[in-house]
Amino acid sequence: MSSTWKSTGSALALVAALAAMNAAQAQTKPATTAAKPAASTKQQQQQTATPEAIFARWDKDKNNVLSMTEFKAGWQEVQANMVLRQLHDNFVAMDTNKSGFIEASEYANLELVKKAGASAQPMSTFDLNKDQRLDFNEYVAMVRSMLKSKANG
Ligand SMILES: [Ca+2]
Ligand SMILES: [Ca+2]
Repeated sequence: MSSTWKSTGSALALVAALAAMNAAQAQTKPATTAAKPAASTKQQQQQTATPEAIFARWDKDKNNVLSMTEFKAGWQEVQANMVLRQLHDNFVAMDTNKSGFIEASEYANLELVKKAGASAQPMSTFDLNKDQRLDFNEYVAMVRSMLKSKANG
């Protein structure tokens, strides 16, 4: 019988039929995953960034309308993700010994540090857990801090 229900429309019909049959247990939503397999997990939703999935994610109050506030928040999220990805690419590129951390020698090679020259803050400023190296989170905080001080100066 499953081969009969290939198209989304038919699947929805099946869902409706099942829902009617299982009306008593309807609150368990037995057919939600059958109707939209791509939306079965949040991870999949992020991988398959369909317009529908993105809209649904941005539409926080689920009224099927994207308000300016929701759009801005979603857009900022996208930009923040892009920046993070870029930072991560840089982090991996600067981690020349592939240790997963930026050590002091690698820190000295960072573009931001080179540009700041003598006014660059020592790595220890950003080494929050004091393990003599920067993990990605510490690196991100460092870049943010340096860009901020550059903008102010
Ligand atoms: Ca390293
Ligand atoms: Ca550290």
